[in-house]
Amino acid sequence: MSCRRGALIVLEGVDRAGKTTQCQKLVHALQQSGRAAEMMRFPDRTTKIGQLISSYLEKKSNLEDHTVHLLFSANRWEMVPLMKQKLEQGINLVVDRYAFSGVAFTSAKPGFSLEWCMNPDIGLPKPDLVMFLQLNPNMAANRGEYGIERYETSAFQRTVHQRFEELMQDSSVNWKRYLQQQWRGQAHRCAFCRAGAGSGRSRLGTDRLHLG
Ligand code: FDM
Repeated sequence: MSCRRGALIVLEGVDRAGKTTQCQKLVHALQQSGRAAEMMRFPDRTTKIGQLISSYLEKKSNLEDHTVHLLFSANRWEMVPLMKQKLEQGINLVVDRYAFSGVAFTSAKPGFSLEWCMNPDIGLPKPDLVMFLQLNPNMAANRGEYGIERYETSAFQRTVHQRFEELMQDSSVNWKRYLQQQWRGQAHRCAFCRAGAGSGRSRLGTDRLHLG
C-alpha cells in the first residue's frame, strides 16, 4: 500500500539564530500530532566528507574555498538516497540548513557569484517549505560560544544575511520569514500546514533546485 510522501522542511538563517532548537521543537510537535518526523542537519559531520568539513569549520585544517564549497554540496548529495527513502516512507524531514546556506556562505566570500555557488546543488530534492529565522547578526554575536568556529564574525554574517535576502527573492521557493520575536516557540506551529505535510499535496524532489 502506498503512503503519502513526507514533507521536506528546511530551516535557514545566520549562525546562532536558533535553528537547531526550532528544528527540534518542530519535530516534537509533528510527532505529538501523530505524524512521523525526523531531523537531519547539514553539514552532517558524521560522514567522511562531513569530518573533513568539521575539521575545517573548527579551524583544525584549511581547505581551498571552491573545494570546501563542493564538499558541503557533496555532503548533501551523499544523503539524498536516504532522504528520498524517508520521504517516500511518509516521514516528514526537518532539516537544519540546506543548499541555501551553502550558497549564502560561500557567495559571502570574495570572488564567488551566486550562480557558481548554486550549480553543484542543482537537482537536490526541492524543499516544500524553507523557514528563514531572522536575527540581527549583532544579537547573534552575543549568544553563547559565538566566534569559536570559522565564519562566526559579525561582518561575515552580515554579508551572509544579504546573500540570504537575495535568495529569498526567488518566488519559486516557498520561503517563510520569521523575525526573532515571532519565532520564539511559534515557528513550528504553522510550519506544518504551510508545507502541506501529510496532505499529499507536497512534491518530491523536482529535478532542479530553484535557488535563484
Ligand atoms: N555552512 C553550512 C556552509 O558554509 N556551507 C554549507 O553548505 C552549510 C550547510 O557551516 F557556519 C556553514 C554555516 C555554518 C557552518 O554550522 C555550520 P552549524 O553550527 O553546524 O550549523
